[in-house]
Amino acid sequence: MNYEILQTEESGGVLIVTISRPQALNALNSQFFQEINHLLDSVENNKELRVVIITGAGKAFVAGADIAEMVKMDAAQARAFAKKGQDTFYRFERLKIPVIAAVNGFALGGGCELMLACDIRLATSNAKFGQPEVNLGLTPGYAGTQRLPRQVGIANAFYLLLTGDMISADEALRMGLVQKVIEPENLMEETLKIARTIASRGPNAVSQVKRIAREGLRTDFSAGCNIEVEAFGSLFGNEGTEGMRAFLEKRKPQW
Ligand code: CO8
Repeated sequence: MNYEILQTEESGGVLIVTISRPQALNALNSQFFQEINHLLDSVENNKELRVVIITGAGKAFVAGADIAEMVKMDAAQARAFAKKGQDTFYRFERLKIPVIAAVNGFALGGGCELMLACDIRLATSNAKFGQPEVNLGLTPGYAGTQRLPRQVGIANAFYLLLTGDMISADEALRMGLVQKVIEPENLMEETLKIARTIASRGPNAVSQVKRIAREGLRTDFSAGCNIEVEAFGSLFGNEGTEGMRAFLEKRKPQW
């Protein structure tokens, strides 16, 4: 498939995906969902990859779902478009490798929801965040009403969801919506540093941590602890044993 919107670059097990439709501030349209699902298929089948970074071209990360496309929809089409987005973003959570959002500018509506489905979120100091759907007389449709309260607490979530106002990167950091604020010129370098650190760790351990924590959020505490015990044991006799031996023998582990 030839991508019109997505640009990809891979090195050292890190895949950088750039959403590039800057004339519409990278607004998410049907073409985007076709391309990203195709790309996710290939990421799932690529055993060399360790981390995915997702970012935007120009002054926006993603300024939301494409309003020009949505305005023509009837209720059934809108529900189908929302479901497609939800299913797609859920695939990021289910990927075996971590996904880092490198938020380079506006992350609004569907863009904020895309970021919420990523595992780590870094932002430039000039990035802006918000769920402006109510300004348009809409609700979020890509699980923003579900992920936002789980990630920043119900009061912070309501502030964003009910006012539709944009907040700065520093406010997003304070809320825990992003983990780090970086000067724009250093965003990719800093993001790659974090991605390469993760890529250097035990790949099965990294993958299991993501799975256990995500599954744990969907279940109760003791069931989550049981999933952890199971995964912990599965690393013995292979990657975990090698990691511990390498530590004791003062050498680098051979994953
Ligand atoms: N959709 C389509 N086009 C967009 C969008 C968008 N979300 N955002 C910006 N654009 C376009 C503008 O229309 C403009 O196009 P043109 O040059 O042809 O007029 C171009 O991008 C540049 O934008 P601006 O001139 O507005 O740039 P500014 O720097 O002046 O403003 C803003 C930047 C503040 C980001 C402004 O563009 C804005 O407010 N954008 C809309 C943000 C928004 O409301 N996003 C939420 C959309 S709704 C949503 O995401 C719901 C998700 C769930 C969907 C469920 C499916 C049914």
